[in-house]
Amino acid sequence: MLAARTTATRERQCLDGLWRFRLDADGTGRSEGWEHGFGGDAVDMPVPASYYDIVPDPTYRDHVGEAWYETTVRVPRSWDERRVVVRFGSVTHAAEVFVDGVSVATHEGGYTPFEADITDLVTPGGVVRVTVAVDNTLTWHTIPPGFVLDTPEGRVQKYFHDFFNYAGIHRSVWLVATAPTRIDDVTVVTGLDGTTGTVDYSVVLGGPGGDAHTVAATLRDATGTTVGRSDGVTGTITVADVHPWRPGEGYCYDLDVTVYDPSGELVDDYPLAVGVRTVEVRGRQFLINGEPFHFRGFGMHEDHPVRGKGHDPASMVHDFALLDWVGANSLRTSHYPYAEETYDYADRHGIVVIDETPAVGLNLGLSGGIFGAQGKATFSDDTVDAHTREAHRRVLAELIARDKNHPCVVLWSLANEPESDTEASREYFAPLAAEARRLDPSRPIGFVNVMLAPAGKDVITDLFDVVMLNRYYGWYVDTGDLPAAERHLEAELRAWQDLYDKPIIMTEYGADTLGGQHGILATPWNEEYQTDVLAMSHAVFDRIDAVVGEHIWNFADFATSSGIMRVGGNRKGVFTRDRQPKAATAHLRRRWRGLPATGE
Ligand code: GCB
Repeated sequence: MLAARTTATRERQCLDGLWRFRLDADGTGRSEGWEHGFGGDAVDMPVPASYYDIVPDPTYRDHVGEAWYETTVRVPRSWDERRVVVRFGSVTHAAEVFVDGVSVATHEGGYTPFEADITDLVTPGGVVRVTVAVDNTLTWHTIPPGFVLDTPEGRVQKYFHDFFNYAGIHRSVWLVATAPTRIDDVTVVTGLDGTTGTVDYSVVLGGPGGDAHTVAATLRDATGTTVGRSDGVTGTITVADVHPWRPGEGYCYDLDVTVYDPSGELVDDYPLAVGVRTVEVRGRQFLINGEPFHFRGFGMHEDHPVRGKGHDPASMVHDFALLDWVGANSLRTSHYPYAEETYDYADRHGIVVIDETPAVGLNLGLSGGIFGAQGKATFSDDTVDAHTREAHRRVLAELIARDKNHPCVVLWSLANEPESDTEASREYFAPLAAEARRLDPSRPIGFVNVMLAPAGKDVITDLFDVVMLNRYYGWYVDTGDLPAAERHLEAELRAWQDLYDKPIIMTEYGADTLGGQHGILATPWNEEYQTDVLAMSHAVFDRIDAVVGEHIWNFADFATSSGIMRVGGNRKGVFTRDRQPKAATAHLRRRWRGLPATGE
């Protein structure tokens, strides 16, 4: 799905700001017709933001079910004879959108965009009310899954992943105006042959009379000079002496797609940033532009005080600045697709991205005991079933549709720590892996393996191109015993290396660390111990040929549900939640940037 952009032919209007908001605590919003207005009890709620932490009231934090947002917008008078859509970057986890009380869209999946054509409901110059019913409920049929427990005190949401179930309108909302006949989609795949680059593109037109329109694509370099052009809805542009996109240098061309009506008038144009690069897995190597790439960085979260998972450009740029400060060249969008702006930034700055679906918590062996679903099988008619897999397929398709053109994205991660050691898991994942390859043959695919399914026990890794491992030697196992942790980590990595001729990316390792907790001796929870766990892990990785990546868990501390394993959230960040560095950052700056580390 194309992002909302202002171009020579497209206009947009932002709906971000304060909306009216009401929790539907009794589930009466629909029967009372709140889509027509919900009156007196509303509070102001910022968009984009999660709604939980805005108001200091546990009913917000503990709410399960629908919450309603409402705003009004004046449609520009100039939008006469334009097609108007309302576009949401993400609403978590499900949404129904109404315009002046008329339902225009429903969407399930909390981390991908959706839009609705509202042309027939708006009048240029007029005002409309936009209402959104937001449902934060997780069920066995949602991705991520969960279930609701009915207790004497009320409904309680249970889920199997380790981050807080923030919900709300998390990303920007736009009205977008285009011509009725317009570009609905553009797909770009790039190639490199020596110093020559290729840009294959294909355009999907929507609306009336598309066949009578003509399409052209013009490629400009970063100075604005035209370097190639092609006519037609599909084509290839060849670029001599190409300037490739590469890690650390996000060089992008601009592909300007233009559509002309039969009289030769320009009716739509859409510019797309194009990084010319290739990605390939060959043997144990992960190659970008034919050169071995070593991932250095983090699994991250969209997580901030007060606004939760709401996108904010200041925090985004700050987080990228800290990634640079510490020497990271890449990140994983654990455990869901991030805001589209994040990928735009990564494209332009040469940050490599492992792009993950929201499929996290498909593993009751791991989390059932902790999160209250003990004794149930992960894959069964009562738990994760064919409906869940269809939801998984849908979010995978929406992720690829949204992010396929970003040069920063080099690998699709289909799931985090699913059950992967049973025949049922293979039946579940084989069609999804095939679907990912069908939807995007140009990128490798992987899934993130859990400690319970080591080499030899896991039965799905052969379906994927890379091995991605989350391992907590020195923390959940061998706690406080780094010599044993080192021995066990090395033995396990050698086992994976011997079993598969595939690159291994360490997608998680680390230790919970309370910022400010120190000790003469390195002991679990203190900053010295986190540094030592990372240093031990890095020494092992350096001895294993197949390890091509190290992503620490986590970039920063983040909010989780309550539990005796968490102290005000998950503390495995090398930065605190408010982005202050822990001592381990000195080790990282030395390892990743070769800088002298003060204080070591
Ligand atoms: C994991 C999960 C991640 C958790 C982490 C932890 O394996 O992938 O979501 O937060 O462990 O800290 O336990």
